[in-house]
Amino acid sequence: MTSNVFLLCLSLGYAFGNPFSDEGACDPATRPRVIEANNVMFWSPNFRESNYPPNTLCEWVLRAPAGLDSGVEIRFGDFDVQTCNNCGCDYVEAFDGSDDSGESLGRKCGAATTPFFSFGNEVFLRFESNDDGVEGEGFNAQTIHTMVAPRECSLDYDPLVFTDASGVVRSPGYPEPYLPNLNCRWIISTPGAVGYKLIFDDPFSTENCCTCDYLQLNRGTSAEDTRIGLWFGQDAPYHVGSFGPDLFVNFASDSSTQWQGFQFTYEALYDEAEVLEWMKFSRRGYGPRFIEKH
Ligand SMILES: [Ca+2]
Ligand SMILES: [Ca+2]
Repeated sequence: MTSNVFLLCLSLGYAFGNPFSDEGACDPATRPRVIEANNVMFWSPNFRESNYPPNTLCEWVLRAPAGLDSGVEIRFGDFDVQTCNNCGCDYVEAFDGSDDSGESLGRKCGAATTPFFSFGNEVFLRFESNDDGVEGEGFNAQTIHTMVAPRECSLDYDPLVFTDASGVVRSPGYPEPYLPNLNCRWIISTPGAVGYKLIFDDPFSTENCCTCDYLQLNRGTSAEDTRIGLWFGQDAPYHVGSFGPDLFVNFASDSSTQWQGFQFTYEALYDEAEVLEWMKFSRRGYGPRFIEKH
């Protein structure tokens, strides 16, 4: 009877998402283990019982729902993995994406509890131990769904180039508040286009300070090209016409307050007369988006 009650409690614990459920354990027979839920613990073999064994290979894919700048943080609790030069003996390594073909997010050993942050909604994580007879206590970690800034919002990466005839450009997480310290750069460059029309959604909102958070458009491929405009606060552009084959879009935020940001739909134009018409709209502020709004 007692054992039946115990089993019942155990199964209820599993059913209600016990963070130490078997879902996160290293299972060498299932590689990778895919964990899609939020706040799930996972750990190296024998964690809190003894050292991890030699010659072990564990792999996980930690996945957040696909969507607006959805990301994953891997937060470590305890971490004790054999220390070697360049973590060449036993290690934990994370890769961007769902397998090890993505960019490495870092390899760690020793007592390194710094978290990993994904670029997208998936991280591939590998724990491997060798056969040199030196092991550690291992690690436990938690997968946490979060919002991440896409690469094009870091000056360490190139701008994201849109080549489709139409598309959507928005601040990360829109309409949720954007992150601090962004410098996002996009280039719209549709083959054959002579210009673009842009229609902005509601809301448009940034911190009301032109050197803090702003959206800038330039006719060309960089911030050094002719500036079409710079917008901040609640002063929405509504619609913009841009002449030329390329359009540079720059959104920047500083470390202080964050607002909802912006979103616009662009459409490539192939007729110069149409481009000129849209440029009139953006100068006079009476285009269709403005009329709908007022
Ligand atoms: Ca070892
Ligand atoms: Ca700000």
